[in-house]
Amino acid sequence: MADLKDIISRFKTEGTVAEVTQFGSGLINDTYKVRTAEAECPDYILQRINHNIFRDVDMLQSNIEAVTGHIRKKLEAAGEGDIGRKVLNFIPTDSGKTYCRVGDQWWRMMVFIPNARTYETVNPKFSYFAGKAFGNFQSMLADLDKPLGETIPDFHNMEFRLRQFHDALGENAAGRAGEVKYYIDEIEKRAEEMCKAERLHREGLLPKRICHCDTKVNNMMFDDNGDVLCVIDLDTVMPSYVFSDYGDFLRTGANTGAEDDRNLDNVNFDMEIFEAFTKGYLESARSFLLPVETENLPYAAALFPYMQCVRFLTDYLNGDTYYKIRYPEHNLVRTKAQFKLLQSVEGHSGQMQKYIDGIMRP
Ligand code: GN1
Ligand code: MG
Repeated sequence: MADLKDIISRFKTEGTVAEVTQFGSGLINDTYKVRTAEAECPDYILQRINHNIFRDVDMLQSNIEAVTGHIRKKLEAAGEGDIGRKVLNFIPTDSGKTYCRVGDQWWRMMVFIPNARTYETVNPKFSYFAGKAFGNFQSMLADLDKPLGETIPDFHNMEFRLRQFHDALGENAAGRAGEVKYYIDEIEKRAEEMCKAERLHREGLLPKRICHCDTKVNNMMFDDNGDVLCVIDLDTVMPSYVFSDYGDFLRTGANTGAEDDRNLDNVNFDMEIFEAFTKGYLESARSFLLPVETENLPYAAALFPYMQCVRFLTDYLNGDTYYKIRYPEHNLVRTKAQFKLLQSVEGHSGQMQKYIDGIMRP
């Protein structure tokens, strides 16, 4: 591990480093909190970018700079106060870049947002605010004129994820394919239906917009009142279908259990959270959404547990090369929990459709 203090010294931070501690629960990057000794200096977040996954760090940071710069301008124009807590603020290095390379590792720093926290679970009131926040995020970025790159090509392309799954099955690198036959069959049964978004896009009916693409509930900062301050973890901000942000929030926020719950009885789709989030999301996004987008929101709610189930099982078949795991069968446990969630979502599809129709009716 590189010397963290040496890395921090390359960025134009204020104050002296008092303490560096591990921070957060992300599955991809390594994150640290840097506490400074002086009360008047901010604390910071230091992050090692997972370069195996984000191959083009230049593109990654240039996307993030474009997005945060655009949002900052909008907030200023709207006369918002407390902007330092409403959009991430990256610290430049001496050469003016927002990242630096040390050996074969890539690092960046941002100001730590004080008096704010993330949650692994949310109540309906917080979900409503979260829905509004993600709808707002998409709508603020709707007029960003700088084209963004795909930091992970085909990130939420279901056809691509299924190809990776089939490759993993064919290779059977970890010799695990035999034990997961039930899940393989369940995935195959739904494959065609789940690739609907790609078909609609090819037919020219479904646009790509700038989305966050990792709207896990813990990627949002709330203040003490439950108001959303800002959306964090911007690595995957890129053009995608609005389904990405809508579906991935519900996958985490409306799950009554954990993403990797061993007890499947804990895992169900919470309709109260669904309703609150959908109400908030449609309030801030309905002005730009097309009918094909709103009509397919229940599909989006199913697509993301399905996609995550496919991605976790693919990683299990490959011998756990992508996600951080805490024990050998962790990716299988995650697969099972996501599949249980999918079944619960499927059981609610009629009810979801009715609720959305009710809101959209003039
Ligand atoms: C990863 O970085 P983190 O933990 O917020 C993953 C998401 C998955 C999620 C599953 C770049 O997100 O796509 O949905 O884990 N991010 C990447 O928990 O693959
Ligand atoms: Mg995260």
